[in-house]
Amino acid sequence: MIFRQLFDQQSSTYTYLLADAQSRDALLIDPVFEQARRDVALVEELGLNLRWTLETHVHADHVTGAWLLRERLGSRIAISRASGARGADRYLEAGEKIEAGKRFVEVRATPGHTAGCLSYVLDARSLVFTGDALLIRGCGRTDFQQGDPRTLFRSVRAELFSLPGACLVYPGHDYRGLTATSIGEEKLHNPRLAESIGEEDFVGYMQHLGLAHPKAMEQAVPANLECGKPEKTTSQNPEWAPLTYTFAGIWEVQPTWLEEHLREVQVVDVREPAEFDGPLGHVPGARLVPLGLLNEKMSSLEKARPVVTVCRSGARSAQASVILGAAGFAKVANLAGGMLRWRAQRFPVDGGTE
Ligand SMILES: N[C@@H](CCC(=O)N[C@@H](CS)C(=O)NCC(=O)O)C(=O)O
Ligand SMILES: [Fe+2]
Repeated sequence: MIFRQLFDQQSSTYTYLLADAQSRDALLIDPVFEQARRDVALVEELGLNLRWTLETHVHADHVTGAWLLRERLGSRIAISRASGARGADRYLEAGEKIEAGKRFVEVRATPGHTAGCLSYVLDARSLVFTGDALLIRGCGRTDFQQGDPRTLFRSVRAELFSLPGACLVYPGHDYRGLTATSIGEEKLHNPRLAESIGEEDFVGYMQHLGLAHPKAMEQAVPANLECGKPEKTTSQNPEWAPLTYTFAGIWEVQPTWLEEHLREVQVVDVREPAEFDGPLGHVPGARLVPLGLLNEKMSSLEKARPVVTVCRSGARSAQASVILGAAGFAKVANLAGGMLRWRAQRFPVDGGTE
């Protein structure tokens, strides 16, 4: 099985990618709107077919990426029937199975943080994705979206603490940087829900959390009730070239495109002078600006014209593209594969040896 835990720093949200290594069919639990581009890149780089995005609940602190991913990858959207959301492809109830190749997750209803919260248990009961029903040494708040501490207490005890003690728990958030826990560990050490704690103690605890509402709540809840459909559908991809976005966060352009558009862009070669004039040669018309001098010399580049950065293999130039992007160059891309790929594909070179 392929399993990745992804993190959104802005909202401290975890997104989980699960895939059957043989069929390459994949599920993505709780994607985040702003991370859709990252998630598409990962799914494509790993050669996966994203079948479903699964929501654990209608989130109050971030907008889901489900709608964007359906547009870009053709995945379908699943969320609980009790969530009240519109626009999904499947409305889940307890006991259903969602399949990805030979693997599946089983749906458990774990309301209490919201009325429609679900947890997803992996086939062999080795992992459970609890959303905000059970967090690491904590749990989701119960003071909005039909939250109810008694309901949450009973959900956790009946639906989650009945799983094997060794079952790993992957939560919807962690605000301290912790990544996972286990059922056994939470039964012993959860300060709100450990087995030694009674329902009345829990209710008292939850009624006095005194938390401010999530900053994004007013925007997030209505958007999530529409499965993350944006108000305006604008293309998020740059339009000056057919760029691809890598999981590492780099915009790349292929050599074929560059060769056909050499006159329209500024090609910036960030290698050292000896390499620029060395055996690999350089792209015709390229300007030499070694990476170490980029900050000093970038004012000589035009911001309005696209910049393509180049180096030997594409690594240093990827860094250069990030530096230029951060300095306000809106149209920047890295030449995928650098001079090595450019030469391997027999594009014209100035200087260099055969
Ligand atoms: N400061 C955060 C608050 C996030 C928040 O309230 N998160 C909910 C989950 S949607 C929660 O239950 N938090 C539990 C806790 O903070 O103990 C924000 O503004 O987004
Ligand atoms: Fe939540």
